[in-house]
Amino acid sequence: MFKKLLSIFMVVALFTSVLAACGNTEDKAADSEKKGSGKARVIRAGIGLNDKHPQYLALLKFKEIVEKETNGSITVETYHSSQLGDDRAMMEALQLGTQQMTIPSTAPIANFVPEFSVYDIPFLFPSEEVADKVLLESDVAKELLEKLPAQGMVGLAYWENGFRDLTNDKVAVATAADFKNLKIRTMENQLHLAAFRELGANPTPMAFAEVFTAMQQGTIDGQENPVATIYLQKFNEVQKYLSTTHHVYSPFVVLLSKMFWDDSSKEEQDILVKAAQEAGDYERQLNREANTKYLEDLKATGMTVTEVTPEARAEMKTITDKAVEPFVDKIGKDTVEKVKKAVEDASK
Ligand code: TK8
Repeated sequence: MFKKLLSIFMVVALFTSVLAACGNTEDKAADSEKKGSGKARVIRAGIGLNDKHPQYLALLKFKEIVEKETNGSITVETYHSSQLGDDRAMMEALQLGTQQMTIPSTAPIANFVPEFSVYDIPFLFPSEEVADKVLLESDVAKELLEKLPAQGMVGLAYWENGFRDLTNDKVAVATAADFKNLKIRTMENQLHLAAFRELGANPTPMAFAEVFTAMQQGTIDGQENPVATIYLQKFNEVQKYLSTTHHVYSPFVVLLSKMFWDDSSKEEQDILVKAAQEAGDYERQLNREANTKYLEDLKATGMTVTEVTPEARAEMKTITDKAVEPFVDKIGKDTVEKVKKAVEDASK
């Protein structure tokens, strides 16, 4: 009797689950018609900086918002310290669709969209407040992001790398003359190279992950990055001098593979943009706190910090302006003028 009941029960159970499975298949087919929804997808996001940097902390915030808002239909996997490659390699992977997200400085983006070199003009932004107004509110900053899809990438938002300062192991740089013959690593960017050459330095482009070792082995004398990076990457262990040159303000751009973007529903796209903006506000706040605190921490480790005077900066600007001139056509006269106007308006 028990056996008979059991077998009836099993037949019923089997029948029901077959029916349920059929229903599921139909649901799935219908779902995949609607873009993005139904199938769980993964964003592999990689950055060059390490897991202590505000950029990584904000990436975790982005992950949290996206996973919550999409109810887990999009998951974000995060990789730091160039685990997925350097900035250029990661952008190429976005174009191919083998990686979905990265957050480079605008300087290496200029190798894909030349107009982005407008942000490489030395001493363009006078302050973080002006940078915020231009990057977050101006039409031209938005127009630049709109040039990315033609290169297989979508710009979700501007974040902040910040004002770049010089470190080296040879001399306390206080004025333009002190740059003479210094071997300085720059990002892979033609305008940065030209500006340092104009200052009499001997610049060489290099991927970020190689910089520490190159300084340790003495193949270069120095590099330039915001204070948060200098401190968190422990550059002070291989560099004696830091000068607050603030020669360039580097924005970051949150880049998504266009393939992933096109595969997302409108609702998911809105969530991605909103999450990138929200995490960006958080990143700017953390980054500014970090830059202030870590400058003091660097002094405490014994690094010699030279405060560069406004006069010395003005002289550096006059010199590096000569490097900018030949780039104006490449960037686009129109873009240069619009950004300069936006800076002027924001400075009022
Ligand atoms: C990290 C870089 C870095 C940049 C550089 O991937 O290369 O010096 O400032 O932050 O984007």
